[in-house]
Amino acid sequence: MDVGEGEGEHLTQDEPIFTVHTSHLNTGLRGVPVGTCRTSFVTPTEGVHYCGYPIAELANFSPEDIVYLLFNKELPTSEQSEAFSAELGKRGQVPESLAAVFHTLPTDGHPMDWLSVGIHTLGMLDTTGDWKEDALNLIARMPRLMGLLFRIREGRGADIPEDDLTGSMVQRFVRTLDIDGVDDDLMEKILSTYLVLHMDHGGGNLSTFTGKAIASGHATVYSSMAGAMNALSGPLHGRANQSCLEFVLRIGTSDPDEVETFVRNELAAKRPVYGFGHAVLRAEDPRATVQFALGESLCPDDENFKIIRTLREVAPRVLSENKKISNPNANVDIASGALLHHVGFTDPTYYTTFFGWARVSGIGAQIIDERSVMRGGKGAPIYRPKYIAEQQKLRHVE
Ligand code: HAX
Repeated sequence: MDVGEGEGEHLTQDEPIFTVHTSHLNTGLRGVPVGTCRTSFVTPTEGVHYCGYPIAELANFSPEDIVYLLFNKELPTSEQSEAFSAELGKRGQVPESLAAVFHTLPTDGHPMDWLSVGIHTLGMLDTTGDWKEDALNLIARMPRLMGLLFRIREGRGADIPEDDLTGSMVQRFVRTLDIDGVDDDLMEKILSTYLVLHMDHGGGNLSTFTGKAIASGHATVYSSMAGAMNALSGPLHGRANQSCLEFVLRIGTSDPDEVETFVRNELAAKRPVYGFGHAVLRAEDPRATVQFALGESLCPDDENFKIIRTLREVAPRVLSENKKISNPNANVDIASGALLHHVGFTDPTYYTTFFGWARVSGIGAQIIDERSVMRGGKGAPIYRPKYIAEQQKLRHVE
């Protein structure tokens, strides 16, 4: 008996043990309300909102201000902003042994696995057990963790500059990375915007849900976040941004006719047209719009940017021919890869780690809310959804 398919003819004729609605079973909890979220929500036309603000209004804030917003549910004043950035700096010291652990990892391991191990390692080295303390410490330590991850995995593990904990989170990452021949200001602008745009996306996306589920058993913030990053690493979730730039690199031309032929061939081969479509949005994702505008101002002649500019014209028209595609417009992943590539991040396998870095803030804030605010401060109980044994007799209700 497969109750998930709603196949009533397979049900037993005996008296049912209990009545159950079956239409949502084995659908990945899609659309099933399970809780409330204080940090963000997504609407079909304006996309994600952080604490009520449409993302398009927040794109030029600093990542630190948006972390403050997600944690405090209001934007900081300039004094609060300065104090919060300084506080993150003070929390940012990463123990030396993180680098030692990274030196033992296989260099062909996926960067998302390195990220997960890195977060676990930070947790083993220093966990306070206080949800907020640990979440803020982790956020503050991510720039150094990310810098070490890149350098050591790429074989640049020697002579890593000290982190003096000054400046913004992005500046600390860029200083640790210390790449020659790169425009640091350009990199900082692109990374800051990337972080702001990717910090949160409602409560029910897989990685956020996974992080909150793990935390519901009172695992630490670090264990919960490492699990969330493992969830994010899947190609159907965060790793789509890696696939998206790989797709753009395969196109290799910005000629509209050739791009259209490429898109049609992909569809004929039953492959996704990456960077288009969305489960909730029914317009172009404002996060894509922001990144297109950024690209037009910073790197309009970049070859990959020219390809995505053409794709943005061509793909929605071609995808619209298939009426079952609910949203033929560009999503967040269309442009981020081209921008990251432009400032020197030419290996797309790293892209999901930037997504993970950003999401640590949203997931951290949601874990704190769920553990210490929901249910009048008691926190939501340990997650325990129900699975129906296929052998059990039940009354089948659509
Ligand atoms: N290319 C090819 N087919 C597409 C498509 C696209 N860009 N967008 C939708 N479709 C297909 C779906 O696969 C689905 O086909 P089946 O009925 O055969 O399963 C059909 O059109 C209806 O899909 P939908 O209801 O419009 O959209 P879904 O909620 O099922 O899927 C996806 C949303 C984002 C997964 C989908 O649009 C897609 O695969 N896009 C390409 C991959 C991509 O860019 N992923 C990044 C998503 C960004 C994001 O959400 N980040 O958080």
